[in-house]
Amino acid sequence: MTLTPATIRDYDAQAADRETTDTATFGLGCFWGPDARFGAMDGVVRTRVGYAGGTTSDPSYHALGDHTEVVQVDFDPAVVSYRTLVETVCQHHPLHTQPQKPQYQHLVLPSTPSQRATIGAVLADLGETATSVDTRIERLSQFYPAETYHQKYRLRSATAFVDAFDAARYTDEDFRDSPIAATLNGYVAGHNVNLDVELPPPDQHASG
Ligand code: MHO
Repeated sequence: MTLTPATIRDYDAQAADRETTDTATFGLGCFWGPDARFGAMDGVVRTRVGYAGGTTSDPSYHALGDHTEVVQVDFDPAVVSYRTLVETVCQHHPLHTQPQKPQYQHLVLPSTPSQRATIGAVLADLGETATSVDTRIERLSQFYPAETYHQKYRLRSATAFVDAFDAARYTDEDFRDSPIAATLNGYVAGHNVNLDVELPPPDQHASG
């Protein structure tokens, strides 16, 4: 199977729907990178990037206020647990180094008491607590989606793939919310993905 408009539509139609997924939100520096890393993971169904963690209203990339760049992932808990996602965060980001700029701070934003408890358990396994780490752990209040051009940023430079989404008549919103786009965004960034589609080597596409 190769990447065609039909493949795109079929894959997305078969993906877990929003009723069966849970949502996790993390700030891990420039959001392009974690959008790709999480998008590549099995069980991560949809991703989007945006702003959260601050107090100013309606942030945008050029008027961020005190907000932070974050990635939000919808995951299928039957395939990947919130715990695994939090462990991935802890593996790829130092817990004791915090960028000064709020824009790039490391932030874990639980949205339920159960997520909060899981974060505590992961930190305990590392010999840490919510107060021993510099990573901010704060209840998610509001997530503001980022501008279209930041969504699936790496995939946007892979012209042949983007053309296939255009041929499938995907709107900007469809592209942002597309499960196969989340996976391909990870693939283009060089992550291993589990996708039953023949793809050209990612380095033919990787740029930016
Ligand atoms: N301006 C930096 C980071 C962008 S990120 C969305 C760059 O071009 O790499 O903050």
